[in-house]
Amino acid sequence: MKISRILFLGAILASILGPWGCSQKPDSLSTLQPDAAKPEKKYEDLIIGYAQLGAESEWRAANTISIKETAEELGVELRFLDAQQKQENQIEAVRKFIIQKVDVIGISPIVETGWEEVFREAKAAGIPIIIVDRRAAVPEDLYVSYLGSDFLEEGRKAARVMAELVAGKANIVELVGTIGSAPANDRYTGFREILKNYPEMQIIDSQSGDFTRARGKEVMTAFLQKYGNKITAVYAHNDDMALGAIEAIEEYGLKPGEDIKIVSIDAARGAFEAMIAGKLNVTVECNPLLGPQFFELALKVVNGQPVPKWVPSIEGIFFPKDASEILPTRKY
Ligand code: GZL
Repeated sequence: MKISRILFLGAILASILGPWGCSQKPDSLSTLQPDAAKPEKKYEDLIIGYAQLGAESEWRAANTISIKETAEELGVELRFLDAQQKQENQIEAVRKFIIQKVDVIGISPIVETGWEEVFREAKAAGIPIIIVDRRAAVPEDLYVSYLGSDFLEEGRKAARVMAELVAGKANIVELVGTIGSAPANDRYTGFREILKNYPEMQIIDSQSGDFTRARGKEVMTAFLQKYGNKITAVYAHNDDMALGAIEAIEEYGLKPGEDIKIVSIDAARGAFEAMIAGKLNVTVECNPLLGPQFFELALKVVNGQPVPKWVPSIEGIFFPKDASEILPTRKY
């Protein structure tokens, strides 16, 4: 089945289910019943299980560092498992944390679907789940809070800046993130929402590069072999795939950032370096430094304090003209 159909079905499912499998509002609060008899826990009392999805990108590496370094700083006992991009490994990790009776489980679900059973097991065991980064399409009673970005808005931002960059006229190839993941589904949808207003901006092909540089290069090479210089723009769902596309474009003999405009998402270090080199035109920020907010939420949850059902990340958009000045200030 064509990628675009899978993504389209995923986006339809996500839109029917709503952002988190229900009509979600950032300001709705969830509260575990506080136990007045128990003394309030401190960070050093916490045992946290974290099921990370993998190490596929600069973004993920920065996200993992943020979780681990923050746990260290706060004195939290962190049990961290890397699922190496396999959902079955993440599910197994959650089950391990349930057996270990950790205080809270944090998870960045690699894809949106397939979580209800194991989340129900955690709920039955009385262990709250905080979803971090990527969303899961589950009923909202199965997790206490979601900490992460508005991926739909990231896709809309990418389309708006691209429209300006190409003066409303482009043949676009799209490098899609991991199939079925919330960022891929929503960045796909958000971009198209805005593109509807620009009839002369056409997506001539769309293929998953799985958020990795190597796959991004492979897919872009195939696009260039198929369409050549008919391609005037690239929309990459993350910087790693954009950097792979830049390599492919140069090997093909064209100038990335000039002959082919490139808009990407994450705002990782590599993107700033590419913008300084004139090879990338825009990067839309997606903040991976979620460690402090995650542990703050976990402590509140354990102490029965109300937490928002969604804690959105704060993010900007970055352009080449500012890249040299900003790069030294970037933590990832
Ligand atoms: C987005 C995150 C995505 C990044 C990619 O929050 O899940 O996964 O955009 C990463 O770089 O692989």
